Amino acid sequence: MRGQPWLRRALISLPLVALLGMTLATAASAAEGGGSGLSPIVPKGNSPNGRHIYDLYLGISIPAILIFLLVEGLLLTVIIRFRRSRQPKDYQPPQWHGHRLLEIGWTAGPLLIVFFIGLFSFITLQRDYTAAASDNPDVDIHVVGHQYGWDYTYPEGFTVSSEGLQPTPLVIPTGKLVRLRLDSKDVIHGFWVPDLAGKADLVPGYQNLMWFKVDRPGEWRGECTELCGQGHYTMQIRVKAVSDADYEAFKRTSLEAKAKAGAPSPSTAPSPSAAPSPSAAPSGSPGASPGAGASPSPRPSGTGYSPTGQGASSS
Ligand SMILES: [Cu+2]
Repeated sequence: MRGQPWLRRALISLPLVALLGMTLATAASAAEGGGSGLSPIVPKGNSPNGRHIYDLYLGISIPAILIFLLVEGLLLTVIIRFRRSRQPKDYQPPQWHGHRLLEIGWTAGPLLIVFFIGLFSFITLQRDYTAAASDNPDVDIHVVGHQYGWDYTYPEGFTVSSEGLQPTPLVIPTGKLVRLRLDSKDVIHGFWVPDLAGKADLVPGYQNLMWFKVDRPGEWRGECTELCGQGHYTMQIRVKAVSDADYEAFKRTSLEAKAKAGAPSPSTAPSPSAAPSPSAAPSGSPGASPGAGASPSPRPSGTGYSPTGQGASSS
């Protein structure tokens, strides 16, 4: 290798090129997902609990990046400045084995860092996921996951069902504490809308709680985040925050639709979405959904894939 300085230079610059590539990929991915609410990298958080996760993420990431740069900088300095070809033959660097102060330092330092990461994470978890979800919510929605879709039952007694790649939105009012009680009919599912809040699992036989409080009208995307079967990828989520007046109108039309249907059927379609109706299959019976069988395509009929799905309906 001694006779090939270009090779050595290439090897030394490899980590820098990799770092640059990772940074660019991260930025591109954040920009791409940023509009749809499906960016898992630094989702901003439009609900206080989501914002606290964002703050925690920055509070951990920024010191971690600084430490990374410090360590890599020192490492590269040592590798380049004290390289073997610059040292006399049979050179031995100073030996530090058993240096008490150094060893205490590099044990206590990382321990403190990990302790503070754990402490801040625990405080955030206690504040946002244990306490607030059990407070008196303004709106209390029962969310039931099944293979492959969601049923949202509102306090007024109507249910909105969502299945397929063009999901029917979970409509919520702005400025109100919305609690979600999460249940599952079959296997474990995960409810995650990155731009609103952290994720929570839907576990059969055990009720989990989560909540949103969204200040402004808008629409955000999410997905089931537990690999729950062949049609897992079709378990898309849309959350639509609307003004008080629009929320009242939504409730009225949903109740009217339920009354028209005659029976308390869980497949009452709400008005605000209703675009290419996600598969008319009755929700509820896990056997009726795609998957389980040998069919290679679990895609519900009539729904073309659209990563954002926002062009479908905007009323
Ligand atoms: Cu699922």
